[in-house]
Amino acid sequence: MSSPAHAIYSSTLSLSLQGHEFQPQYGVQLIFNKTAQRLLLCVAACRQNPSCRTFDYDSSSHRCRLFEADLTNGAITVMASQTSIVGSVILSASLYASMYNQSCSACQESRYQTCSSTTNTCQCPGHSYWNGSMCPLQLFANATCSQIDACRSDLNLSCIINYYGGFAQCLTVLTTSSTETVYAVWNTTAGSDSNFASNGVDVGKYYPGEGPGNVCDRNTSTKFTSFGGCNGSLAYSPTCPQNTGFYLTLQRGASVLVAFRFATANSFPPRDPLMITIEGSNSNSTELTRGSSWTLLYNGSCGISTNQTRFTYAPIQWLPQHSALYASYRFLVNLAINNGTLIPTIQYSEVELLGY
Ligand SMILES: [Ca+2]
Repeated sequence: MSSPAHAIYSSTLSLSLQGHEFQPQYGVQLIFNKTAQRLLLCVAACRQNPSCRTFDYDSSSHRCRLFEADLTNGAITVMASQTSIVGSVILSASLYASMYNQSCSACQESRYQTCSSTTNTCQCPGHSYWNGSMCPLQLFANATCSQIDACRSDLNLSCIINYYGGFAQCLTVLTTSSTETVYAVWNTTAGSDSNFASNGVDVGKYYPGEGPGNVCDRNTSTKFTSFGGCNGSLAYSPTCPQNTGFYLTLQRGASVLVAFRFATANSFPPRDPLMITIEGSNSNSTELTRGSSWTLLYNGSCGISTNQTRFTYAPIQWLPQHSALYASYRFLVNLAINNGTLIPTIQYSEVELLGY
């Protein structure tokens, strides 16, 4: 077992009874897996590694494992063998109170806080956050969260706010910037086959330069503009651009869509979408054109309000149920916000898919 160069950090440990091992929730939380001749050497390895919150040691195999996990995202499990034992670093608010936000001399050689090079003050170490009294571990996808920085930011997770204005769940944006291929459709309703829209100014077209690739490019100054059944400049109607939308297959693979938000584009608010459907599918690319390949997941408001400010995101909308994994999602707008006024197109700048 190698010996870290830095000093041994002070900590208090709690040991389980013999016959237990630690089971982290995520494999990435295993940060060290080597052999140690004695339990005390495994204990020392944990003390010397500030990321270690839990370890287990098997005196038969001499396996020493360190985990960046605690009982909030892992479990002590009973083993048939009596040779394994689990140790946990005991944490309490008093360990943190004297150093948080103090100058770095307060946390020198402390395992509980690190010196921030930007503020030169003691802050929570990586993968943890300040909750007002301690530095608990940041949470993984789909965990319930209670403040903005409570989720693993290195995994692009954010604590998303729910309907009621409270923080709710660690989620990520499911699309990967601009690498997804987004297909534009028109004259399409939930459950029906997709009719592909193409570039142009006429029935079944999307405005040149304002195609479906603009929907998930994370840029509210680029938009998707659909004519649907309208023929461009000749005749506006209250309804002709309805039943337009898009579908895409996630580059990251099948994922659970939990919530979404639309963003407005530049031009007239009556052209904003109002009511939408969202469907999910795991069919392959050729089958995706069939309406029967899609499962309806959402039928309701897109979240945009009347005369919403241009280029801004609407409040996040949550799907009523969200547990199924789908590789592809289809969004269709079946009502614009126009309220009877004549419009030539439906337009929006972004649709952000949030999930895990
Ligand atoms: Ca855009």
